[in-house]
Amino acid sequence: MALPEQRSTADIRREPPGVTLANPALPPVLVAAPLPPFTMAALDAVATVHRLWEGVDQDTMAGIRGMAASTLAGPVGEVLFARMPALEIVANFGVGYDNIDIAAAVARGLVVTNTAGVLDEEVADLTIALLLATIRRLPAAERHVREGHWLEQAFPLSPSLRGRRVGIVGLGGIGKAIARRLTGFAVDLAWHGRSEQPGAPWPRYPSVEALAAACDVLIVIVPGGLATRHLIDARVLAALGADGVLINVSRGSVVDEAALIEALQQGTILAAGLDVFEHEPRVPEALLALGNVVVLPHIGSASLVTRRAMGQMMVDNLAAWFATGQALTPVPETRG
Ligand code: NAP
Ligand code: 8YV
Repeated sequence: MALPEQRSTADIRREPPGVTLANPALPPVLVAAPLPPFTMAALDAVATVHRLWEGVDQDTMAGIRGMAASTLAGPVGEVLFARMPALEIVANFGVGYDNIDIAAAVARGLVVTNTAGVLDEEVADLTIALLLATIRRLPAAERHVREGHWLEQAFPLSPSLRGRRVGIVGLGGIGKAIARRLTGFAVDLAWHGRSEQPGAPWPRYPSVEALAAACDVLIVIVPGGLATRHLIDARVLAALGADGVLINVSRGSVVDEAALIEALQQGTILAAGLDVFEHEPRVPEALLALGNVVVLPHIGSASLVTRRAMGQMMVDNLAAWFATGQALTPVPETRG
């Protein structure tokens, strides 16, 4: 039996509708999909919470003033907004908000908030772990011990991070936290982004392809959405080259997954470490069949402490909005 803190969102979804200790005086907020129990409890303290997955009638939807969204639910856009004419704010549980149709939100004059800043260090830690796990083949090495093969032979020598040049695509909050860590790893760094980042001491390349050609590790940490769809395509992978390692912790949509599978199969690149997938949680069999890829289930920010901080920031945004008419961390498109 899971402790209350350890209940997954799937556990919560399976539970029968609970007795909600709702205070009708609090602003009505719709939650799109189950969030961690501590976040649901924090929300209950500031809002009258309505759970979409339990069914919410149209009369109630018409009065909803706030919404808690997340990538754990489906995309949020005009179809849902149209049912909530009183909606004022959409608070996202996550820094990336490509799950929200931002143009539709702007058209309706909604404020959209994210959890910028509170997860940078956690996601950067995970990125470094994934990078080392991929290059030094740690999952395979662990299986080697567990399956008793060490008794028969030593684990094969692995590729190395030594002597590599690492390129970061997207030097934002998380990209910078990754770069800070990598300065302690004695590797050369370079990056690509559309605009200059004041104070960034590493060379900036004018395109992803130019960066890939100059590096043998590419770490991708840009926002998802149409603007970055398949930014990492067959040409970029070819430029990265046969000794190249791709690490994707951004969104599955940013990498052309079919092109990546082909590049890994053909030896166009050496290996890939992936925390995100184009159609997650579905991961193509062809990818899973490969020995030169490390796959994780989108866990960049998934520690108890960081998910708690993300949930609290989401709740604080809703509470601040209802108390003062100002959100704490509105996304750039909806900043007044
Ligand atoms: P951020 O601070 O907004 O930084 C994003 C960076 O990407 C910016 O520096 C931006 O700079 C750059 N960028 C945007 N479009 C680009 C493009 N087309 N080409 C090159 N660079 C581009 O965001 P963040 O907090 O670092 O988060 C980045 C993303 O990571 C999120 O949006 C989310 O999708 C993903 N994420 C994943 C996990 C996980 O669990 N795996 C956790 C958190 C976040 P310019 O605008 O100047 O180009
Ligand atoms: C979360 C993320 O897994 O913040 C993001 O953009 O991808 C992750 O931190 C996700 O948002 C949970 O809903």
